[in-house]
Amino acid sequence: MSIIDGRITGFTVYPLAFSDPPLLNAAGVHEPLALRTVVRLEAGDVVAWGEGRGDALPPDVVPALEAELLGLDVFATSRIESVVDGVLRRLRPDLGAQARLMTFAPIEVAALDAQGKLLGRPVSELLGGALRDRVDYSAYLFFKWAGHIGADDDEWGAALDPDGIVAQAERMIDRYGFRSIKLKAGALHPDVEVASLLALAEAFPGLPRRIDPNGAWTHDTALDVARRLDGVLEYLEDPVLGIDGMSRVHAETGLPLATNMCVVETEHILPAVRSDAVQILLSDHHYWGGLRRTKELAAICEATGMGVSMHSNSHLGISLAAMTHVAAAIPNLAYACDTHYPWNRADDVVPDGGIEIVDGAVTVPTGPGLGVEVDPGRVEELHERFVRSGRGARNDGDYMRRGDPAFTDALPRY
Ligand code: GKR
Ligand code: MG
Repeated sequence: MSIIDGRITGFTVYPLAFSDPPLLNAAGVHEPLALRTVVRLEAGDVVAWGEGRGDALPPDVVPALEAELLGLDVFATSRIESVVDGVLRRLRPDLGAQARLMTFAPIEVAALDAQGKLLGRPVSELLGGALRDRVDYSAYLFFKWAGHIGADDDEWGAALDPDGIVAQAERMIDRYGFRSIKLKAGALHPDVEVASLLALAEAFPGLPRRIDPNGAWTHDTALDVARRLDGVLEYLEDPVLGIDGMSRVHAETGLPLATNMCVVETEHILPAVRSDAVQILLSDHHYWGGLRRTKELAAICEATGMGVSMHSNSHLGISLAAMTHVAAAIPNLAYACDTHYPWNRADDVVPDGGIEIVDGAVTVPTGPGLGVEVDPGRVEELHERFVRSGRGARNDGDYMRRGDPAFTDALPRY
């Protein structure tokens, strides 16, 4: 019996920039370009891909990572993780454990893509097998400007009131068939945001709804919003900041609370469980160290009685494929996952039609690895765009201040 050669023979990191609409949130507004990092691995005769956050791979560590990853076996992801961890501890002692896991995450995804391609098996099978053929996502609605500063209106137009949000939802649901709704809040006065959610409830009575102000509300505002939205929410996401604050809101409202903000590291889990602060943990493999660790996180959620679903940031199709594989393999996933994909798909490195949201869900790819083709020319193009942009990090607050110099991103705001 011959053993498959999985030695890594190539490791390339591409910081990318791609178009993003002016979506409003508690931190400000999305800039014209969103940033992501794509990792390309070569192993045996395959090329594999992973996608991570824009700040996932600090450029100063890439040469050392390349030197130490070349020659490792893509099947040995624990070894790869410890090598990545070691390089970062040596070269970037300022980075904490979570930042090191964020660096490992896209490398792990690329390693799993490579494993799947070498074996002729989909990534979901490397995670224990898909328990569902399709993974549901929610329509992720945002208040937004009509267009970027100094640019024409975009195809979505403005959404700054209940009518605008309902029109956005109609368009998104019409196009992608979503069967659940998430409204990003924390951007406008809570009265407008509550009225928008109520308008969505009226327009789409059968669909579960959530609202997420990213901790922009005070305790009293959160209670008031919870009262006004009584009976129309599936869950309330990060109404206030911090585990203690969430615990108080849950105790006083009884509403299920979800978070991607107050439980973002392993050490947050126990205090959150003890104080019953979080009923649904929004996992994110880009933060939590990859797909296998996300499955482990889901098992912890199960053991501690928390529900589990999935958070997103602006992203491309490699991430959507990875999210879909891991979501398919998590037994206790009981909610539609978040995705920004409709906002960013026009610039995707996975060519049009490579991965689609139909009837609100993505069919779990069955081809080898992640099961999506990546266009290397497109990756180079978006990398050039990143280089030309001179951008380093996301800064929604500074961009908002170009339109509104008095804007402050200090929270809580209302
Ligand atoms: O894209 O503006 C955004 C979101 O607010 C994002 O930054 C959050 O991380 O989607 C996220 C969330 O659920 O909090
Ligand atoms: Mg959130």
